[in-house]
Amino acid sequence: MERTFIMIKPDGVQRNLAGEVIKRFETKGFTLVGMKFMAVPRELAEKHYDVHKERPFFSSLVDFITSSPVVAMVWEGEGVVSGARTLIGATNPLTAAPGTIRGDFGISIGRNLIHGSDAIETAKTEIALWFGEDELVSWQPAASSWLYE
Ligand code: DAT
Ligand code: MG
Repeated sequence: MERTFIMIKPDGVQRNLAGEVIKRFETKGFTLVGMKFMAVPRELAEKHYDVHKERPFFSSLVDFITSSPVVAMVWEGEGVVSGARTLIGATNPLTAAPGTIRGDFGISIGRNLIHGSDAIETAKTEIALWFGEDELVSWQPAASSWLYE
């Protein structure tokens, strides 16, 4: 079953939106397989955003992610990588569609509340970066047969 890495960023935690975000993933039908509340070491933030290291916003992005705790999660489900990106919305919250997490709760691109892996391969890399195998729980939700045909 497909898995993706999701992180509620410092602004989402500080604005008390963690429960709201988790609720959206739960009610969609995705399955939580790992979660931890944590301060992000600078080295981890730099590795996570390595693809953006040449961009002008890189150091402020790393400053932001390490500024206050985050909720790191792994969610599972059919098509969860792109499905999560749909729930999250466009990178710029100002233009993200209403009904998406960023569209409903944000304004500024540098305070866009949540991260979601952008592809299946990226998800594998990010999950391995943020979680040990022993921190992930494989389980069978009782509602599966009511969510999947
Ligand atoms: P996404 O988080 O939607 O995958 P991304 O991978 O292009 O977006 O960028 C990673 C994060 O970097 C993004 O969530 C917010 C920040 N960011 C992206 N573009 C930016 C910009 N032009 N100015 C400031 N921050 C930016
Ligand atoms: Mg990205």
